[in-house]
Amino acid sequence: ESNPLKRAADRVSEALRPDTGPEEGIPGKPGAETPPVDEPVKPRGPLPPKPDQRGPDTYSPTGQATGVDQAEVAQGGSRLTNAQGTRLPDSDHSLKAGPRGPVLLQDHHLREKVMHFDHERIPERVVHARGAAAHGVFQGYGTATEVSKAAFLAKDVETPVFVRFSTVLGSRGSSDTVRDTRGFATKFYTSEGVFDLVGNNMPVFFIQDAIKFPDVIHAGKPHPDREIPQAQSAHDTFWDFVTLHQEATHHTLWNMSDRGIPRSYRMMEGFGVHTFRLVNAEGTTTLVKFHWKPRLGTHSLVWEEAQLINGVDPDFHRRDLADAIEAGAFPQWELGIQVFPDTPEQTFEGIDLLDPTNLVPEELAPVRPIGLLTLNANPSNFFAETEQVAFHVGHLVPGIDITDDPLLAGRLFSYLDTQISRLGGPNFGQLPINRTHAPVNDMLRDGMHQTAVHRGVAPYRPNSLDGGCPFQTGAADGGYVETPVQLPAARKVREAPESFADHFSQPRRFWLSMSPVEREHIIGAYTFELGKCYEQSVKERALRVLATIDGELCAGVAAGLGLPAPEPIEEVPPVAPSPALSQLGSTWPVDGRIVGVVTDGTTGLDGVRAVRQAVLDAGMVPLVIAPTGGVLGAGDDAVTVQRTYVTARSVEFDAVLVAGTPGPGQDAFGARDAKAAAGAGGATDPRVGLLLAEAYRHGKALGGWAGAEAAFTAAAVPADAAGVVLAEDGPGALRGVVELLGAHRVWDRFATTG
Ligand code: HDE
Repeated sequence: ESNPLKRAADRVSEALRPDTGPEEGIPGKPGAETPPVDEPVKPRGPLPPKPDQRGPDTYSPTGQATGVDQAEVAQGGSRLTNAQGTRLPDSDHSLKAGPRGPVLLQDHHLREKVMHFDHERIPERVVHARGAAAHGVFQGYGTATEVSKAAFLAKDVETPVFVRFSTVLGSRGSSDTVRDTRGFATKFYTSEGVFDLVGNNMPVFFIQDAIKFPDVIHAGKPHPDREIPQAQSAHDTFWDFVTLHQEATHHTLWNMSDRGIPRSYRMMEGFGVHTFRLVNAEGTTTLVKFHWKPRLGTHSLVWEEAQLINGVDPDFHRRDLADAIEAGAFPQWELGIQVFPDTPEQTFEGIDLLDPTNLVPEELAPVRPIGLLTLNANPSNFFAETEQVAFHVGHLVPGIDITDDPLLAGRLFSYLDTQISRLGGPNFGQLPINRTHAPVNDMLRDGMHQTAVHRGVAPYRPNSLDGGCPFQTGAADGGYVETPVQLPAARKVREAPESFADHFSQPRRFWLSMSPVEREHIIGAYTFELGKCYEQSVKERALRVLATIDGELCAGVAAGLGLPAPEPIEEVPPVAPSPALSQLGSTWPVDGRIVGVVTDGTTGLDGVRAVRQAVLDAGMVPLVIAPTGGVLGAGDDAVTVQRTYVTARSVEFDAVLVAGTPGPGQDAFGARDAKAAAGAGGATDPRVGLLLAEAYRHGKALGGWAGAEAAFTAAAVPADAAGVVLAEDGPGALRGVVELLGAHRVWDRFATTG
């Protein structure tokens, strides 16, 4: 009894005696009655701590006693403390030898405060540094259970998600509306572990092999000598790369199309890009491509608008997402899959499914909806959530597997590796935003920033000391088993398959699928970007690439550059257009759209009030624009001004309404002093004129009532132009404008204004 070693030995043999019944469903391990000869077959948790051992009491990261759910609490109490919880009397003055004397090194609070501040920044993501994110929920429709056994896809299962949208090239502080691809990364906290769908808003990628990723990113990032231009592809190295690697042609064309400048994250499609392999409960496999379809439709800015926003509101997309969620206009997407048989060739209608520069037209393989994503909450802390979230294409759950796309293979390595320098070690999975909602028992131990206090003595398998735990799980009980795909006998080579060699028929299909106005925008984008290049040879090579996609495209850009249109590089076999690739030609819900209502601040306030209410009733956001801030009118009928002639700019609005006109002798739309207005014969304030002229040029719906015509005339907007609704009263004008908004823009106007 008094021998401590003997006591410990007794404790161990006591603990090793199986004390729980056989756990159900451990394959190949029937409950054993006879004493184990090797591994225990009945699971039992790790040994309890020895009498001399005790774990830390459970406190939150900054010291709150955690009753139940306090682990997330990062601050407590109302008193300022240092990091050790000691209360402080003063955080504004360093400890000094007299008020005018030297600061003392012994001031721990000063040193701790500055030390922590010095290390507040972590390295930004090497790509996709600029982003915005939101929490939400995914609801399975059950339509995918035929092809995948993933639990979260089953009917009506609700799974919490976190989605981060991003640009690719810019730094963390760069502008939102640059021409670029957008990231669309979704973390599903499923009951079977985390599944990450790390996609983009374009279905194809620049390169076919991950080994070129550092190269394409080096080419797209700012030049290494002066570190310019920021967040742009309009420079020599980008165009040098994408014209020398012609596999980049398709993705580049998408970037130069309206897809490169989305109106909002809420109005973007998302794509998994690679082909994935789904596995159903019977073990049957299917190849699929993932699509996110936005309920509000896929819409874009126009280029001048995007450029203006970069100055006027560089946070445009981030603000839009947060505002919409705050207002209860929760963005939604349907998740869909294109389904292909898993044949040994892994092709569909002649399209190589392993080549990430290919898409499969929806006309050939329709997108089948399998669930609904709703974003319903903004993050409460940007750093802890949006910045620290770590996605990984290798975070898969049973029922979803990968294919041999060589681009995907490289990603499977990169996303783990990059977190080591970005998040400072291998334990990033323990950060609150990255924690799985399924129990974890992983035998991973120690390392930088370890916050778990693991129990037991045997983090290895097999073991007999921790009751054999953790036990392994076969496919029948929810274990993740890689599909035993048959591999062809092969030589080890550094080569791409012959089927990866066609770089032009897919871009040509995209071009042929565009409407005239979309083509015009594409020509404009290439002309702008190549016009920013200095190297003549780069421009000339780019024109040859364009000539190979399409003669009209090349001729348009060549004319803009003042260069001759060259011959194509090769003959492209005929392809059929895919109408689904065009963003035009349908109507969509208008909720969350921003409608500006311009008033001179004095006349027609009843109309302003009525329109404001009608805009809200239609699920949109009214912003009243008046000469100065404050409140218009009085009492219950007062209308608050949201934008003034100084703070409003057309790019913020999807549509603009002009309320009434001044009566004779009155100020016209806020000309700043009455004398000036009278002198100019009641001139429209130039800022209102600019607002209307820009909105008109950008194809936006315009409306007005009670003689608003004067303001349009002053802005050189013909009152009878397409998409200008002049009505008797405000609600009438709004009705017309809402109808136009359903098509996103007044597309006819581009044809007339060029
Ligand atoms: Fe990524 N990518 N990527 N990528 N990617 C990263 O991971 C990488 C690719 C995508 O909001 C990095 O955690 C390689 C395709 C998104 O946090 C890094 C290759 C697609 C995000 C990385 C690709 C993407 C990333 C940087 C070529 C669309 C942002 C920080 C083989 C299907 C995720 C990080 C977020 C981020 C590597 C190509 C999407 C370096 C090597 C194709 C949405 O690991």
